[in-house]
Amino acid sequence: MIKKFIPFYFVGLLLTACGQNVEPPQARTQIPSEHQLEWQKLEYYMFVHFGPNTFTDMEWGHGTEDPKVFNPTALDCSQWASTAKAAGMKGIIITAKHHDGFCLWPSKYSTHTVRESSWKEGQGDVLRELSEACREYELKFGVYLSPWDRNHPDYGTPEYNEVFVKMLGEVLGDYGEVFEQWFDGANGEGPNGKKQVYDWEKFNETVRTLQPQAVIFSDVGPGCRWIGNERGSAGETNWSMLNTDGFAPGADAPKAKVLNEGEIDGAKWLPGEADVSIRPGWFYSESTDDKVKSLQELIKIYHNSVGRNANLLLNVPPDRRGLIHPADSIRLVEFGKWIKESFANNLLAGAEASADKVRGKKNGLFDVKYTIDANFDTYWTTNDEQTSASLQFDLKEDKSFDCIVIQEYIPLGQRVKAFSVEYLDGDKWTLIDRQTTIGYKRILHFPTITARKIRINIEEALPCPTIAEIGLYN
Ligand code: FUL
Repeated sequence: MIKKFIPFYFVGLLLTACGQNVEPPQARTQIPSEHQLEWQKLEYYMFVHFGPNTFTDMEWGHGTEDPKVFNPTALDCSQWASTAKAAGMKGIIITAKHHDGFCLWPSKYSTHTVRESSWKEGQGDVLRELSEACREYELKFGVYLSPWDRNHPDYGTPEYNEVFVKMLGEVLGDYGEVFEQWFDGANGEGPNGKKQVYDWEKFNETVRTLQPQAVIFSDVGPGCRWIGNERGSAGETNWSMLNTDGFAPGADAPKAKVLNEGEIDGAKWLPGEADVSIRPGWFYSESTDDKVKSLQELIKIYHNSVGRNANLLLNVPPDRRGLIHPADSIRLVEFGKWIKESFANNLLAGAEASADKVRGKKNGLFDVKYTIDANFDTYWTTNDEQTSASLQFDLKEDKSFDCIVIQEYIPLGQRVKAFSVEYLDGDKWTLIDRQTTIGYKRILHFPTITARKIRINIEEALPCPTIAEIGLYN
């Protein structure tokens, strides 16, 4: 009862003064659902573009290609899965149907599928093989299904929405658990020259019914949003909230900059996903064998996506044999090793931690030590009215570092609006970096510094900050 009449922070102060338990801060209005939180923790997974385009050297097939062109000679989804695993990825999303309409599974609702191809004399099913390989390698399985269909005779008529829903029923019903449904907003003309009016509500409803845990991707969600470019680069400021009223996937999406940065006052929790290909195109082409991104480029992409509060969807297109080409797999193994080694040794473990403000200080429930306990579920926070604070870490001896990772406790919402990092140089606190948002994860990378003490200043939060984890790495 009391909470109804007295501001929450006041109750907090009162309880602190009495040395009793203090309650956690109130969650913000926009918070992740349980599934969005699980999804965010995946951080990084593989995109696979595969289909007739692989064999015709095209990016957008016309839908008139002979299905017989699809004929991988040595398809091995276990090789994709083991490569993804070695790269440190947590799942694989495959183009079950791209704009050309070709279905990588023997759909009952199309005549342009693996069944009509030469592969395995029409007996094959790529979704079956990949979903099984994912289970074997403990990877999540996800599905890209393009509503734009340049082959289907019903495209451009209301019947096509029914066809698409039935296809969704097949891919979501027959292959086990799906962690993400990827909807491409592209809306071009079909074989009869007409465009389709997509029934997004029905599409989303179908996913929710068949795979309630699946996070639905499109430019505007409803589960996660496109980051606004295909370079794998989130905004330096990146809120996991967005206003979607009046917008739709595709041409009616918000401006790229808005998608890139999210919105501080966004009404929906809609975290960003950054997609990018390891090669210049989305589909395999022999002509790009020598254009696979360098390790340095992939590291930059990682910093600009995972390091800026977005998940990374890295496309790796299998070749005409149905295998990931060595040029890509060697790079991915290097990249996986870089990720593993870069964040293996938190120099803050065992540091002496202090903060100028702690919620219910005597009680210790929200102590600053929880930011270095390698447990996302415990966090440091301040009293409700305190919107700035400083955390200090004494490493007990000089150490060299070039990277700091900060994670907000997002189950209570995204709160930090401005923060800075400093180190003690002699007796002078010196700025390393000043930035805006943190979100689920923020990685700052800088030239190597050797110091014993660092300080993280939360300069502004809405309202009190909640910090789950901090890591310092070399
Ligand atoms: C775009 C498509 O048009 C591209 O071909 C690719 O699939 C990319 C991931 O999404 O909208």
